[in-house]
Amino acid sequence: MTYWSSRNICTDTCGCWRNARFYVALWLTVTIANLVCTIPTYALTQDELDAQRALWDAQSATDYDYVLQRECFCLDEARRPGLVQVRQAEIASVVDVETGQPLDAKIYRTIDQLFDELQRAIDLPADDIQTEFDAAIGYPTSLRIDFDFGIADEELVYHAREFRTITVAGDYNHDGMLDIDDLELLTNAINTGSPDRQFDADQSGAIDRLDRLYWVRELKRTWIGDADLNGQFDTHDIVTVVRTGKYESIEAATWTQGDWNGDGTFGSGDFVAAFDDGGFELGTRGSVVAVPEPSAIVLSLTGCLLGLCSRYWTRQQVRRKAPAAVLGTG
Ligand SMILES: [Ca+2]
Ligand SMILES: [Ca+2]
Ligand SMILES: [Ca+2]
Ligand SMILES: [Ca+2]
Repeated sequence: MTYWSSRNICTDTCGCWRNARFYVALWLTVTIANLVCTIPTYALTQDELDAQRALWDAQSATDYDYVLQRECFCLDEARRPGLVQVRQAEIASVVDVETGQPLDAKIYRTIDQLFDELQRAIDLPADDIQTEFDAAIGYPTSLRIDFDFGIADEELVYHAREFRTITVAGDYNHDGMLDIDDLELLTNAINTGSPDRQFDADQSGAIDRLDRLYWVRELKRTWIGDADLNGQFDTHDIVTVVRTGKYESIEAATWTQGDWNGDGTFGSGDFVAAFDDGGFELGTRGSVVAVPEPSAIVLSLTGCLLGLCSRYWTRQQVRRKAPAAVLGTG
């Protein structure tokens, strides 16, 4: 007979030995179980993560949309499928896929941040990391990180889908804007005979000056002559290019220096190109309903240009005479 006294002292030798074996076996079982639970069981290795991240990085995707949904024991708002709009590698907005309502962006991640979570899990190390990746793009379509088997409901689980890149036509440096840098890249591509098809802005099959014209008029939606690319062609643009002093010179000129027809210099052909486009003092291209007769624009622009040149010439004359006047010899 085996029994325990009120002070937990075994008073039967054989029974005590059997109990001792039982508790030793129990202790071993618990210990082994604990050991099993604390040994990380990676389904994802560092090499695998590196390979997938390299594939993702090769996409150079900074502007994209995708749907991300978190799985957790948490409020419903935190588990909504969100259309994550990433611009310049930052979350620009998150909206509910089903309702279109804005969601809390702090709950969501960019794809780079999902990779960061996986790297953090490996570094810790987490007890388990389960992942699936898109075979073509390399982004994680599913990740399940159990940081500690001994803690419930602390797992990090995301499901991602419907990735698509956002490309802005004509944004050759991929900064999300159409600006002078893009136009100069296009100009350089034309001048160097680049085979890069992205510069075939008008999809004609050739990369030439017509692509430059297309970029300005159809992609940037502004006028030939809009030297500062602020959307309007006005006297400020003309003053800007005249001040460069490159008119009719052999010096190379950029768009902002008056080379509007793309021949590399600033000359009368650039004003002809601007006259032909017909946007002088008309506001933005999108706001124009009816374009005035070209002759009126030519007259207006020519008058403006002559006026500017006249004032410029007058100022130069005054400056030349000023020293003589001061000396009393004029
Ligand atoms: Ca750009
Ligand atoms: Ca073309
Ligand atoms: Ca302008
Ligand atoms: Ca030119």
